[in-house]
Amino acid sequence: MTETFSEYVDCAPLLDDREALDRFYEEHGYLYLRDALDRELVRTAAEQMLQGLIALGHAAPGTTLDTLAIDSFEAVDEVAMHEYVKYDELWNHPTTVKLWEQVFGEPVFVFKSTTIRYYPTAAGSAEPSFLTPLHQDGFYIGPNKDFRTAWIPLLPTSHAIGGVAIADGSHKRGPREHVITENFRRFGHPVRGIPAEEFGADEQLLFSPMEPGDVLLFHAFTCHKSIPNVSVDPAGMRMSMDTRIQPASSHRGFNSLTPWPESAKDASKGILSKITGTPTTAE
Ligand SMILES: O=C(O)CCC(=O)C(=O)O
Repeated sequence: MTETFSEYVDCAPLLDDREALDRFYEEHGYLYLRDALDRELVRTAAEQMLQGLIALGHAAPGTTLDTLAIDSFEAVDEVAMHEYVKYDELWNHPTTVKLWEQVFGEPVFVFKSTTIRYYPTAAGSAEPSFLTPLHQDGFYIGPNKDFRTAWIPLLPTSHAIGGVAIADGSHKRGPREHVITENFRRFGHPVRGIPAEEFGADEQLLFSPMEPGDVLLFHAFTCHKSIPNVSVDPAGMRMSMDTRIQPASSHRGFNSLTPWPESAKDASKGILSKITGTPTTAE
């Protein structure tokens, strides 16, 4: 059964109105900013991701972003891919930082941990287990919960190509219970998600097609989940990345200070400790 979604509301017109921007964020737990990032910077990150996939042997030399298709996300060495995508240059570019500061209304710190996603179509097969179940990033990341997740597409997304769906206003209920979900796994470990019975029938999931240059920011307690890539005719790649941003003056926890490849190697700390169930001493 295909899920139906309402659309994200474009908050870019509110960027110069501090009060209206904060009111929307407090009410809805997200900000969708259309065409707010420098598209050239986003294109550069997309090209770097492509070059990584070519260099690691998952696409033929000469492949372009228009013709790219890989066989499997899981077959790609995710740690090695981080060498190719210079996301810190995008996240910390002066024009990008200006946008973050407009959003937060104060100086910010961009997390060192970024997740990069290059998902081929899974049309006709079971939902890939590496996708995320309904969850709150604040369950996994802390100790402070004043960060916001920033999610950007590197290529256009659509209902078929998938991306991230968020539950409008769901942050207002605060932290929720997360339980082990066998269908979703990361590094071989089952990942925790919010059980369906904990999610109100009246809670509205939002999803909109996005273009490179758009950004979706959401609250640490906003419930959200992956939407799979089931594109056919044409089958396209879902390429996106996400990090977290917090006020510069806030405490800096493990996930904020640790580049993704490092935390992936140490399952006892940070985000992986929650996934694996191993106690952490880092936060
Ligand atoms: O991009 C996705 O598929 C999921 C994103 C997500 O769960 C997150 O950014 O925390």
